[in-house]
Amino acid sequence: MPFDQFSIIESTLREGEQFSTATFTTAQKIEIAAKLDEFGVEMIEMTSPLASPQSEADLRAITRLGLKARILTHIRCKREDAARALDTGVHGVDVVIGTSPQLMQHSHGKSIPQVIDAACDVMAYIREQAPEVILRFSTEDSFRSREADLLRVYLAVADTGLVNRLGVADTVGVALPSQVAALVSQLVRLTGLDIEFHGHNDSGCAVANACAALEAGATHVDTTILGIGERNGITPLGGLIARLYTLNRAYVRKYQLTLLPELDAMIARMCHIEIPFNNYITGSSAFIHKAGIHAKAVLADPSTYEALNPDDFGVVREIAIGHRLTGWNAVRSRAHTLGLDLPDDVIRRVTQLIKDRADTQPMSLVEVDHLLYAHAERVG
Ligand code: HCA
Ligand code: CU
Repeated sequence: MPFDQFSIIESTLREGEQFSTATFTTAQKIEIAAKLDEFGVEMIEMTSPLASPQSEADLRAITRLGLKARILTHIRCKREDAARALDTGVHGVDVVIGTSPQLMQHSHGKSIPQVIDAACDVMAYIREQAPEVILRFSTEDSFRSREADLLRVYLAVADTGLVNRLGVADTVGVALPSQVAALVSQLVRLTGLDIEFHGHNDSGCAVANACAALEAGATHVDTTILGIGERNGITPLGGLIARLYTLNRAYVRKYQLTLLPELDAMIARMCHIEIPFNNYITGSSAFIHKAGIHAKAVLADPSTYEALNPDDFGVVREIAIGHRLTGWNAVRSRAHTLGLDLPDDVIRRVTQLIKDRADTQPMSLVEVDHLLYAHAERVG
């Protein structure tokens, strides 16, 4: 099964740094890398050492931490970049070059034969300098590239026998899962190499596309915490985990899932943003059940309306009670939680009172509790 053997390339420290409000200090980068390592991601991708002196120093520092995760850096398809990357002692180098007509014209100005020459030259240079380094070659904007161009480039690079992995990138977030599956399976079939998928979320398919890539035989998926990155970012770590967990919990057993809330909260704090209310697993409403019918079933067996068990992620389920859609099972459960033993007719009366009052304005849990205590006194 393809899902049994995938690895996460966590790019919060590269793609994530390209998010509008992300400027991580050295201490913060170390905190992020250490937490991701504890979570269990296999690889951590960091900004190119050419970006700035601090980026280079931080890459060196994190490579030297001795984490279990392999540290990769991300560079353009140039010998100069490769030399600077290798000098840091990094474990892996991710090389990228644009192949879409848009990027060939406005980014590097190279034709496809020139892209192939540059790619093969840099790969040969890196292998010569560092035979052990983990080497990946990726095209940028793969899904707006001409298929014939893409295949020429990938096959030429694969033929060198020098790279460990090929990457495909949905740089502007336009690919459909079916397109991702088609390209990935074609590359698996033609090259037999490991395949990495990097997907932006501009049109909401980043998680679905990552899953489609894995189903088609990809071995690596890029993520960032909360999905931060250029524009509205890429496949979120938590989203990928939720997606795979609901297929089969065993696929994500290798990760410390209870660290997800901390990871998301950490990045929200560092980037001065809120965790979105509807975020996978850690959003404020991710495990709130509201309608009476839902509450009744969830109280009997949470799996009725939960594909994910909040306990596995260290978060708590909540039954919302003080609203017009409430039901008496939820009210009775709340009474039990408060240690109140009220007869069913009283519970039903309190439920009706809540519905009447909450029809104009929702009631807080404290107000619901007051109502229950007041009725308990009367009964008592
Ligand atoms: C970038 C573009 C990139 C690269 C992805 C990759 C993209 O910011 O350099 O190297 O796999 O989305 O194409 O993030
Ligand atoms: Cu990207």
